Amino acid sequence: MSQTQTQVAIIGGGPAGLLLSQRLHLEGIRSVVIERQSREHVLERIRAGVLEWGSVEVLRDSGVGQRMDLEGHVHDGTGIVWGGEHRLSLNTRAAVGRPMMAYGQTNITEDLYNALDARGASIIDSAEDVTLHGLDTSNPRVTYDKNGARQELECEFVAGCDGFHGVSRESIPRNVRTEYEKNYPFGWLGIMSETPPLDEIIYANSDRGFALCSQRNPMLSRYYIQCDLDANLNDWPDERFWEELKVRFPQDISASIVTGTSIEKSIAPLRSFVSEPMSYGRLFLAGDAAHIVPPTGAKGLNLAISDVFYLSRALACFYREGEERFLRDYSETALRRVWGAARFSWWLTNLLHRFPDQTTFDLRAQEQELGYLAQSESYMKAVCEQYAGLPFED
Ligand code: RFL
Ligand code: PHB
Repeated sequence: MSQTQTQVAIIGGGPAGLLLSQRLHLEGIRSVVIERQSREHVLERIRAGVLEWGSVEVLRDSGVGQRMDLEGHVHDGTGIVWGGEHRLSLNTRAAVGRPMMAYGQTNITEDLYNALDARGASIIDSAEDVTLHGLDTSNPRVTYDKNGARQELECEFVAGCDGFHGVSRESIPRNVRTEYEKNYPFGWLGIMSETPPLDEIIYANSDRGFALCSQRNPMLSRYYIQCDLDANLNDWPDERFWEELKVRFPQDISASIVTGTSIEKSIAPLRSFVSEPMSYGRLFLAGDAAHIVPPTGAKGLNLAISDVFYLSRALACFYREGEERFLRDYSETALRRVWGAARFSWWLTNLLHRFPDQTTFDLRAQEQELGYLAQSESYMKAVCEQYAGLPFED
């Protein structure tokens, strides 16, 4: 078995793992990223698109904001339409002084890989059978197979950034973890098309279910519709998708949607999940490894970024000053923001979707709440404060 040594072993080369490696490097802390998939696979995954301003600032501060500032679309907030005619705007700039940024997760991941490559960072991809050892000791180890040979990485800390299906969370003994979970009885069918998007990101609550018009750049649009959990992509040729998307929006908005051939189409189930605590011994979880939110509200990637902000600060204080307080408090601090976003995403999902068991009472309550949000300045401010993202704690 071949052996290497580092300070922080980072499991997972998605946005959380790559950003952590970048921030640790800026603090003079060595790390190795171990990723299960090939780099091509990681870069092909199409996911998030909307950044909170706090995330924009963390990315800038991490030295990976240049392309985002050139190509990202800064906007004032998001529209919501319902009942085929009513509309409101979650104008976060007006309500809480913070705009939003449309910039794809694919681009962020690419920017991070470029930054890591430029400094010759250690990233091991296509690693198989990744296993964590000695997490409750001060010298944990990670073993994995690479090109058929067993490898061992000795380290001082392990950062579990390996997403919902990773090994890190499962390496915390079952009796130490508490899991909170909610599954929703529908999914999102999403497409990407090389067509100009609408000016605004707009969510729709319609009789036929939720729909969303989003964007990546001036010639790249992202659209979603609520679908059944057992929906099959083969049943959704582009024509059917566009037709269904358009009937869920008021006529004037549908008329502005430019359709075209899709370049990607996928279905994602919706789930809320939080695992507590987010640390165990020398293992610290960040991002989807510890929590999942439904995409309504666009919080998942933003939470991965705030976890990494807290974790990189905690490790920097430990290595710089021998101060363990932030590491000790990491789980509690991160979880306060996680639960804020988990609650908000759950609330917005309930407000905007059609559920199979909804009664006429439930539908009138949804309508009432949207109407109230449209006319109450104080309610609007509270919602915008959460949509724009709660501030990071000192
Ligand atoms: P990721 O991106 O899943 O990366 C984890 C990485 O770990 C690797 N891995 C392993 N590596 C080594 N050993 C193992 N045993 C491993 N197991 C897994 C994986 O291959 C992968 O590369 O998690 P991370 O870094 O925490 O990032 C989280 C975000 O990807 C996620 O929260 C967002 O994409 C969620 N999300 C959105 N978030 C937003 O903030 N704004 C949005 O607009 C938004 N839209 C979305 C979304 C997620 C969606 N889907 C598909 C669920 C829209 C959709 C449709
Ligand atoms: C996206 O652009 O992919 C997106 C936008 C808003 C959401 C979720 C996803 O709430």
